[in-house]
Parts: sequence; structure tokens; C-alpha cells
Amino acid sequence: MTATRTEAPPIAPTRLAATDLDLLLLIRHFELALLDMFGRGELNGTTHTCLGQEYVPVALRPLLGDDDFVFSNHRGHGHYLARFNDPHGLLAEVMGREGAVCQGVGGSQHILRDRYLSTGVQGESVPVAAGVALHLKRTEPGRLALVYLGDGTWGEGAVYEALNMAALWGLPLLLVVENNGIAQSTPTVAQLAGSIGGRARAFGVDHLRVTSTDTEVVRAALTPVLRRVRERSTPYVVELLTHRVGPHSKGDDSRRPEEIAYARAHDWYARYAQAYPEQFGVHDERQRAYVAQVVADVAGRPASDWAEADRG
Ligand SMILES: Cc1ncc(C[n+]2csc(CCOP(=O)(O)OP(=O)(O)O)c2C)c(N)n1
Repeated sequence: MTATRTEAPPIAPTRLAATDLDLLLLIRHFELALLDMFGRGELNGTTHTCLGQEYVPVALRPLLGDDDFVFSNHRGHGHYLARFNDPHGLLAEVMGREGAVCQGVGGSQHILRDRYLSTGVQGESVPVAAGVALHLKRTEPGRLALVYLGDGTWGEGAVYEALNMAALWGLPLLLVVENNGIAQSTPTVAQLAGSIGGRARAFGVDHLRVTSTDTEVVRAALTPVLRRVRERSTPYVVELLTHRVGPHSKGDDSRRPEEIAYARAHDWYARYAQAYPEQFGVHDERQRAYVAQVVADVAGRPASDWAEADRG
């Protein structure tokens, strides 16, 4: 069975500010470098790249403050880089080298830094974020808890328990669903009855579906949503129809060639390159070179010390 993805790409992407473009390209080249290193046998464990989905956290970046909580999932490198702009710390974490954000204990999927937390356990973050949102409502009104999750994660019961309480208690909880049409190897149409919007509405929770992959368009659509979550202390589900350009994790892409081609045709990267070749070329080359430097720097470091993690 194939995923149904019929949305047409918008005519032309909006020209981006240098900072946004740099961040998008930093994430892109970071992810490509990881896949490259895995391919050469230089990394252990696993990793899930967000190739094609980079614009989601980049669009959200200026809408979030340091005091907001962000809960990420297994596909979290872009979420982390958009929040901290720290490729050295993240790569050191994945490689288990000195300077790692969590001393190399967390790896690709389990990161804790300030008010940012990721987990590879699908759905786990949503009730935790609901609890944090309750705390924020009581002690820091105006702050919110944001959770990133995929469409497949709507198969986890914990999501519904959290939505139920968030609606009843009026919690400042924002669920950002990166709906890439597939969960590992299972197309969304084969595992999700009804719709994500219908499920949110069943709990009286508002839902917005965004189909654009244009950073500016996504940001403009999300700006009033975050304002509403903060001002009214209310949960909200935002669903972004996105495209996973890379494999599920490393070499495991079970999609048919035409499905992969469809995702690539909707990739913001290729479309932006075509629309603004001169601006794109300069920034793309700069970020590619920067990531290569980061890789060389971190790969030359000694192993991280796990005992430091025990000491907290
Ligand atoms: C509780 C739990 N069950 C299964 C897995 C294995 N697993 C990792 S990613 C994934 C698919 C997740 O799909 P989705 O939520 O759509 O996110 P995507 O990978 O598409 O970004 C699964 C089943 C897991 N990590 N946690």
C-alpha cells in the first residue's frame, strides 16, 4: 500500500533571511554528514535524520523563548540545532566524544539540555509535556510546552491520555505533528483511522493543518497559534504535511522509487536552490564547509567521560 500524498507544491518559495537559510542548511549538511559517517562505519548505534523536515523547527525558532519547554523525539537533530545552534555538542554526543551535550550517554535520541528533552520512546513525551505545561500554567503563565511527534505516534495511547487532561485542565501544550506520511515502513493510510484533526477535535482541542514547506509561510501560520496557546492557556495540535527525504534511520527506506521521487520533488532544499541559485549557492557552500570542519574537529577529540554524566 502506498502513502497518499497529493498536495501540490507552492509556486515559489519565499526568499529567506540569511540566518534562516544558514540554519536550514546547517541542519541539512549535519544530517548528510551523519549518514555519510554511518556509511563509512564511523558511528555506532542508530540515528534518524530529519532530511526534508528542517524547515519545521527553523520556522518555529523565533516563536519560542528560552523559558518554553521543547520535547523532541527520535528524529530530533533539527529540533536541537534550531534551539541551540550547537553542532559541535550534538555531534560529540552522537560520537561519544569530549564536549558532548550529555557526555555521550544519550546519543542521537536522548538529549537533555536546559528546557529541552528528547526521547526515542514514541509518545512518551506527550504526557510528560502535559505535566510540565500544568507546572508552567501555575508558576510561569505565558510559557508553553511544545512536543514534536510523528503521525505514527498517534498509535500510542499515552497521546490521548495527555490530550484529555490538557483539554480538561486548559494546559499550554502545543503538539507539532510532523506528518511525513509514513511511520518507519508503514504508510499513514495503513495505520491511522480517521484523521489527526478529527482525533484532536474529539477532545475539544483545536487543530491546524499546514501543507506548505516554505519556512516563512509556516511561521506566519504558526504565529497566532503560539500566541493563542500562551494567552489562553489552551492545547493545540498543529499538523504539518511534510516529506521525509531520507531513509527512516540509515539505509532502511522501504518506499517504492516513485514515492521517494515524490518526496524529493517536494523537498524545500531543491526548490529553494532552483528559485534563488546565487543566494543558495553561497550559503550552501558555507554550511557544507562549516559542517566538514565540525566533523574534523569532533572526530579528533578523545572519548567522552561517562563518569561525568553520573556526577550530573
Ligand atoms: C514505544 C515505541 N514503539 C516503537 C518504536 C520504534 N520506532 C521508532 S521510530 C518509529 C516510527 C515512528 O513514526 P512516526 O511517529 O510517524 O515518526 P517518523 O519516524 O515518521 O518521523 C517506530 C515504530 C519506538 N521508538 N517506541
